[in-house]
Amino acid sequence: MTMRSRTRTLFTPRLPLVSALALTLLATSCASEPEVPEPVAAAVERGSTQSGALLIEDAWMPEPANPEVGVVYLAVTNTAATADAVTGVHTSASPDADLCNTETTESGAGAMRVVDEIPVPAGGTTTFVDGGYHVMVNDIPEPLAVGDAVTVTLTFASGSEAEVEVPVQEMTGPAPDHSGHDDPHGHH
Ligand SMILES: [Cu+2]
Repeated sequence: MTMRSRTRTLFTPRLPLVSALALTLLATSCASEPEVPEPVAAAVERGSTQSGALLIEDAWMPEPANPEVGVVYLAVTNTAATADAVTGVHTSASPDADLCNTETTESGAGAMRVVDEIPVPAGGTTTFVDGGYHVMVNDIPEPLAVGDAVTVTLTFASGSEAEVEVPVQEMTGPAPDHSGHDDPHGHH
């Protein structure tokens, strides 16, 4: 079919509307095809789940450098009108998991401390991150590698429970560097 004849069919009144639409869609999808970058797809492969008013997102475990100890990072959003708190954690990765916080000491060093609860304000999000709250997984019996997945179950003060599938991924993203964060304690 020549270019000329194809152009002419578009203007033929007998051409069904469906065909015209199909041509338009085809043109659109062809045009956008080269704009889908693969790295973006890989970056969004993190765990998420919803349980009532609670939303868990961006759940992942960096591949443990020490095979016996891992951490889980995620974000908890509480859409309820009342404050809640994470009060417990279980994981398929190990029978021994804790809620933990990295606190900055007066000398500026980070020290981890097991905590009883992690507050999630009403209408707010608490992010588990390097240098802050996280799930600590101890005594991992079977080494975990990139591509593995574990389940993590968080229990809340409200009685809610949320189970999320957590992929083990390469340690990426922000390096363990706290210089970019607000430091309410000043320099000393
Ligand atoms: Cu810890």
